[in-house]
Amino acid sequence: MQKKITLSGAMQKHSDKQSHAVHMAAVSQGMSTVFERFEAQQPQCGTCRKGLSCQLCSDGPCRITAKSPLGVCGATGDVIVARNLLQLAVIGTAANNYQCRNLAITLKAIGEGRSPVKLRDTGKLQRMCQGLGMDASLPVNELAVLFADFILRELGKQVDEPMVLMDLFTVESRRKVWKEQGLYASGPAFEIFTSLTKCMTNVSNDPIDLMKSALRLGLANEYVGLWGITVMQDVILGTPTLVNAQSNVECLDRETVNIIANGHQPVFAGYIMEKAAAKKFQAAAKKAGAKGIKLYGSLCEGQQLMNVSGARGSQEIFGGQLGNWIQEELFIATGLVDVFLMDMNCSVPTLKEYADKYGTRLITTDPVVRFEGVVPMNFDPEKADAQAEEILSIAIEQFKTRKADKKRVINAPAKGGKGTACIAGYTTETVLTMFGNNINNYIDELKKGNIKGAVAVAGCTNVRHDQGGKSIQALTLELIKRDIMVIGAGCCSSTHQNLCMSTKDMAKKAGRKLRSVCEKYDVPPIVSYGSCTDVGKILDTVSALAWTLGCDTSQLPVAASVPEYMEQKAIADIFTALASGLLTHVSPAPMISGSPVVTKYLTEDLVAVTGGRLLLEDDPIKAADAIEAHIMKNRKGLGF
Ligand code: XCC
Repeated sequence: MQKKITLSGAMQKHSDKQSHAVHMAAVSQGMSTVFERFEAQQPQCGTCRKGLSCQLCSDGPCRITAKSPLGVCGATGDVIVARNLLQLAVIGTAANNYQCRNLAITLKAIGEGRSPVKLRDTGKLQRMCQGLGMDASLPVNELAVLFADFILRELGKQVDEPMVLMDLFTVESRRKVWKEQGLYASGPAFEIFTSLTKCMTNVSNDPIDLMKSALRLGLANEYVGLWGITVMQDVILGTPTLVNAQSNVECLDRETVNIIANGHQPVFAGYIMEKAAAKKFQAAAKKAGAKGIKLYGSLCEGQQLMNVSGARGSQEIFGGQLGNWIQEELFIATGLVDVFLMDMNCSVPTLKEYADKYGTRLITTDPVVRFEGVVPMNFDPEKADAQAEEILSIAIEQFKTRKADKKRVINAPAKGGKGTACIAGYTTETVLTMFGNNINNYIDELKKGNIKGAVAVAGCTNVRHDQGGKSIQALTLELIKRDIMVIGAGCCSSTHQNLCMSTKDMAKKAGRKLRSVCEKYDVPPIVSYGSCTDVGKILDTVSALAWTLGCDTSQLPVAASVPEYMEQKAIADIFTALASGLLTHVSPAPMISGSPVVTKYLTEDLVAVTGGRLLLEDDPIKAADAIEAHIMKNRKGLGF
């Protein structure tokens, strides 16, 4: 039986006041959020927490203890831990490459003239095609088809033959390491098949071999999946430009028709924004008694919509970025949401209960997202027009119901329609522009020590260890204080935005030297690259630095941090970072503590394999100490 849901004070708080207020209201109305459910799950199983349980075969479940050190089949705790972790990496790699495949299918439909969606950055498409050795002078529509076919081929490659993108877009020293260590990966289909087969009962009985498969997955995650996502999204949606925007639940406006786009695949929502601006829909919204129509971002998808909202001229329609995944139920609990679209993770199962209580219409727009009782409308690039129109019409009807319903529960935040100010739209291109279009300006500041180093603070938020954004906040502040620039992505960026940390004003909280750079180049100390899938772009920037400096990525004064790790795409990304030779801080620790072999391999021995290392540290200050020490060591190595 489910334990009674209670409120237990300090642990159950969002790190920002606005969310906390809606959270308290929802709980008082009988709803639960991730905080209460986390509490209800305590105590959690200590053996499982260490990764020492296996449920693969009918002789299980087996739990490894001092009394029973082997599973029924004979598997050791080390094998079980490694196999469990590899399965997470497989899921994450599959999900990122799934999204990449969807984009390739859409790009191909656009190129073949089968979709009304337009290409917004054809220059990028031409440059990428040229980089791949294609004839970039061909018409862009033909290039779109060629590029999409190339990606689809890479995704589905069945032979153990290196990925073309990994071959072309990495520094030579990296490729040498991967070749020497048996990590020179093939495409995602090949790596996923192989890894999943190794996870089967009694196949790979070597924990290190299983971890090497995870590192190969990390490369397949990046050199088709994330790379493909970031490039094709820029080509279709437009490359981000700097934009002043707003974030958090307070963005929600009582007086407008409100649509939320939640997930990771922003192409359809981008098209809906475009349609919403049309006179026909604006007039229909006004006739229904609304001031207009607004589409809000949620989670990573919102980050991307916000990043392109300036360049697309959709600031009127884009209502703001509402926040991170632990807030998503709260968006609906405001009672102000007419339609909630879901196209990927993270769409939590309880959304249906929230939607029913607070009068929201849920629509799933990708075949992988399913809820009992929710009618799906799978995005089809060929039917984009009709589908977008249908969603807008549903939203307007839903608004009418909202206005007419006198008994409706509204937990509207105090300053409706006005969120926390933030700057968005950073990417390799915009950062370069900030530094006078010359990467050497950035490198000079790095050499002088005005920028001591850079850390990608990316990934989810999480409620374990009283996190809920607090670790992201504490680590980020600690890093910038030490003159280390922070690049945010994913729900970490939402947390930064909600806590007023994505502003130029934050330079005042940075160390003296970093502050001088921020003021000189008019750049904030914390920049957001967008979605968790934009980890691909961060690696792009890292590779560009290594290229320019003529060193390996593992030698750079940089690191990665996932301060509030939550799900499987993060695990795949962690292996991408480790394979790229980066110190990778993760908290809470993945479930590996039951295996001394796996723990030692990832936290110590890996330095001799890829140059990367997993840093497990729950205290953000101690994590900053270790990251700074690593950066200082690498600075010394480069003679900075
Ligand atoms: Fe989900 Fe991306 Fe994680 Fe946020 S960062 S909790 S995956 S939404 Ni991707």
